[in-house]
Amino acid sequence: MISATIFREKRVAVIGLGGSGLAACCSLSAGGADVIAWDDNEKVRKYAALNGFRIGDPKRLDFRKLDALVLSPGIPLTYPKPHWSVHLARSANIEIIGDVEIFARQREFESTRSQLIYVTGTNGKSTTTALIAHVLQMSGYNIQVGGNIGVPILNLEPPSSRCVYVIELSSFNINLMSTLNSSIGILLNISPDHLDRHGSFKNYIDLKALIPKNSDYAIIGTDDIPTLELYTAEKARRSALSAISNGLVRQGVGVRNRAVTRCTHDKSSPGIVNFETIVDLTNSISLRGRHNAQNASAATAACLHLGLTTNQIALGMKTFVGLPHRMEKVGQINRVIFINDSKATNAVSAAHSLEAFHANIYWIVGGQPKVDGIAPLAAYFSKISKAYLIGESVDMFRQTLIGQCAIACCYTLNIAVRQAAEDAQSVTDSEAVVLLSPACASFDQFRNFEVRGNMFRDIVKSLLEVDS
Ligand code: UMA
Ligand code: ADP
Repeated sequence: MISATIFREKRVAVIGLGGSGLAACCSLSAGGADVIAWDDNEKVRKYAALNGFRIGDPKRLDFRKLDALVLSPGIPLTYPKPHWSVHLARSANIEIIGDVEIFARQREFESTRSQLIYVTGTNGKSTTTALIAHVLQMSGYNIQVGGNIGVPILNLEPPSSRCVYVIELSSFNINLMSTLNSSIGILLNISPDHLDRHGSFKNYIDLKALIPKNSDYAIIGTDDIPTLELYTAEKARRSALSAISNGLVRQGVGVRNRAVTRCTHDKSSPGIVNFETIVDLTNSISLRGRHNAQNASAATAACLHLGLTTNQIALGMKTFVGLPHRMEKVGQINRVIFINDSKATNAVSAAHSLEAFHANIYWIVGGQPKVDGIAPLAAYFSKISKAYLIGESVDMFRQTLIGQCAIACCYTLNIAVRQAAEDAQSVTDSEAVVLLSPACASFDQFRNFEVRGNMFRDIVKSLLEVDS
């Protein structure tokens, strides 16, 4: 755990006692702060109190006597409307920060020579974070991996000169940060997501852009318009940066014939680009698809900048087994494979999994929908054998899919998996896939996407047992 000594003898209120809030309480207390903890959910408060956390209702506090308000990333700062504590803090002129800000200040205060890599973007953050960590670990680095990937950042080991922090940042994390500098700042891609929390697409883009802009070395995607515009602007003002892409780039790391490739333009003949193959992904299972090529390019650019050899990077990529809930094969019955892509919580990420299969797709989709629903996926509807609708988006998605493919309104995951598994068995001459790629958040029916993915895995397991 990191002791936040920079808050020694300060009075801090921590609101939100999920994983990151509890870690913040421990870190601040260990550093010598006077910590008052609160959660709007009574059950969570009781649990925290039972575990020794000092619970106090901040509404009864004089906010002017506080030094900081620490909010969990899931608590709204501005949109759709500020949390009640935000109003109190603002009128008392108290700063509002998140757990990553505490980490960043403590790291600066300790002024170790630890390297800090921030990974952000709309999609691919966790995969890229885990991939970088894996490649570095294989090469003997002391790595610490955390942030939005699921490990609260303040639970990591304290900064030391030998360690490399690989930290996934969501837009919610960045919203609660002001100390933004890093050794390497990666921005993979940008498409509209979480706009209810950021007010507009422009606000969301501006937040994400802070990560590469404030880094010593920036790694920026070039496969969508917002990131390409940012890369072009950054290139005009600095040289410490690399473009990355799922295709080719002029200067940076891209992909050529499914191989991650370093691209450098020849200074003596500016029209010529030199290509150096780093690793061929053709046979990679965990990094299949164009989206993973983008993630692999970003991870490669980061590792090259840290000084790894191409052999070290290739070995790391080849031994990466991938993360659960991202295109994870969880079973097979005859010629039907079951793929858990529960982490596809928006249309752009679901597009990549739909793209990865050519036909016979039995698609389980739905949950708490994003603004555009599944309309952006229209190009894939002709490949769908049947869609199994679940969650609160059933009516909305039925309207979008009527006349496009066969539909079953299942409402629950359990019914959807069983019906899809039965229907898919009718395909006997080629491979079929039962694909959970919901294009929606999970919160209408599940605690989070992991619980949704685990339930999918368990249902498939029970089908496998019946089949054997
Ligand atoms: N709460 C309140 N008042 C509110 C809202 C919430 O008191 O108005 C309380 C809830 O009752 C709950 C706590 O706040 O007890 C939840 O806090 P949280 O949602 O911030 O959850 P944590 O457990 O601290 O998890 C957070 C991240 N959660 C979010 O950003 C929503 C986790 O990212 C992250 O892994 C974890 O910190 C460790 O760093 C999850 C996520 O869904 C995976 N992220 C989003 C995404 O990837 O799209 C951004
Ligand atoms: P994040 O942490 O940003 O949510 P993950 O690495 O967990 O991203 O991947 C979530 C889902 O997004 C995956 O299941 C996959 O379908 C899709 N995905 C992964 N990488 C990318 C990418 N670079 N671009 C678009 N979609 C991606």
